[in-house]
Amino acid sequence: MNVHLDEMARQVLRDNDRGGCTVPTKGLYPYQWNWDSAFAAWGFATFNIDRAWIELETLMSTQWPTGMVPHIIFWKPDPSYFPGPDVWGGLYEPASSGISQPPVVAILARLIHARDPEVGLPRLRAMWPKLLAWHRWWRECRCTHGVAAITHPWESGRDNCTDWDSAMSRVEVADIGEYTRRDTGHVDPSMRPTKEDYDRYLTLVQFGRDCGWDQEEIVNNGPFLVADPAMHFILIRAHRDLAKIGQMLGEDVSELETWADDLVAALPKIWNPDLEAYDALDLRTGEFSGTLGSGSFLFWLAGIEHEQLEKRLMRAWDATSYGIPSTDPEATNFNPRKYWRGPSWPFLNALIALGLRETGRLELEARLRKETAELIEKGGFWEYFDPIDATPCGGEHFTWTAAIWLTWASPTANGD
Ligand code: 2M8
Repeated sequence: MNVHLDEMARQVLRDNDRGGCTVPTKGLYPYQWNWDSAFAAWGFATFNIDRAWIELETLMSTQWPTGMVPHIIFWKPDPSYFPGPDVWGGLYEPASSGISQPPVVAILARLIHARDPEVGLPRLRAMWPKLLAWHRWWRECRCTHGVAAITHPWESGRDNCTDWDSAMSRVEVADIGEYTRRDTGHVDPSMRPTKEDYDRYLTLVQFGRDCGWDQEEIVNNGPFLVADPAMHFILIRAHRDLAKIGQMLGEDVSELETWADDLVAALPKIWNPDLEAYDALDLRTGEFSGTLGSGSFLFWLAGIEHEQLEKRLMRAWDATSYGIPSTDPEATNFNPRKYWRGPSWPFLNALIALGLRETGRLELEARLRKETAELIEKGGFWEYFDPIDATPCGGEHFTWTAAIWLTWASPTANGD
């Protein structure tokens, strides 16, 4: 059964391969997405190491001169997705969106390198200046308030999670005209974000496009600037992993170490004592979101220890049966099937598990792996799942779910 699933997972990656880059799934997401691609590369590394590096190289080749690596790259126009290249008005070729996504490339590139150092070393050497420039962009354009911030919910990758609710409710919808969504034609609309969410997503895109993606203007005057705990933890970890890569290459990594240390020192700013957790902080109003999202679970990945937080997180996890819920089941706005407002996401479970394993929490890691594997064994390679009854949700034949099956969840995988 599992050997069969391994082969099916490889087939998902092959089917979603568009030659040098992989789409998350056909129809719903027909382009290259930033962090999906990094997970795809990790998956390819289990059976085709060269193809794994090509995936990362293709992604990094789309870097803007500013250092930003876009969150969607529109290699070939496809009417099945909205908003497309015209709406975004990205500044460079290939056409792309104007925001980024969590920089997991350095984290996963290190794991891919470890699988075959001889092949990996020259590839990493060539990629190093680009990775460093991207990490510098995060430091200069998103850590202006000391904490890691996002300027659009899509930048977090956890699009409509409850973390952004209060900040989004303050975004005044601009004159964005009529538009037709495509996502709700591919999957059950009740699982997707609402029209009110989309009106605001498009308002934020319009602001960025109208100012020519001027980062100073977006950060100082844009309608949305929120500190994101998940981004904060991912950046700490990614800066440190890139520093390790740099050391291996004989580069000066002192800047990267300072960037990571500064983020660790800034952690008290996003600690919400009422929630007993790290929380999203609206940098315009100074208000916390007040709901626990899956972002806090990434603190292990950043190597942070916090007994009180750990107890709080275990309460949320224990309330479900299949992996980490994207919103606390005790929250009034928890919804087990609606996109980022409750469901369990296998790829995020895999990232959380990396932290659990490395901090020596082997039993928890085994539990998370077992629960995630059950989701895939019961339902297949879906985008995400109901964490209470394992119902498959969102898109099918999904790249990152197949990738983490091969690297971590399958009994034949070893998690590195
Ligand atoms: C989802 O986001 C896109 C926008 O970027 C969408 O809903 O149209 C998110 O789950 C995001 O994290 C993911 O990278 C993307 C593709 O899988 O889909």
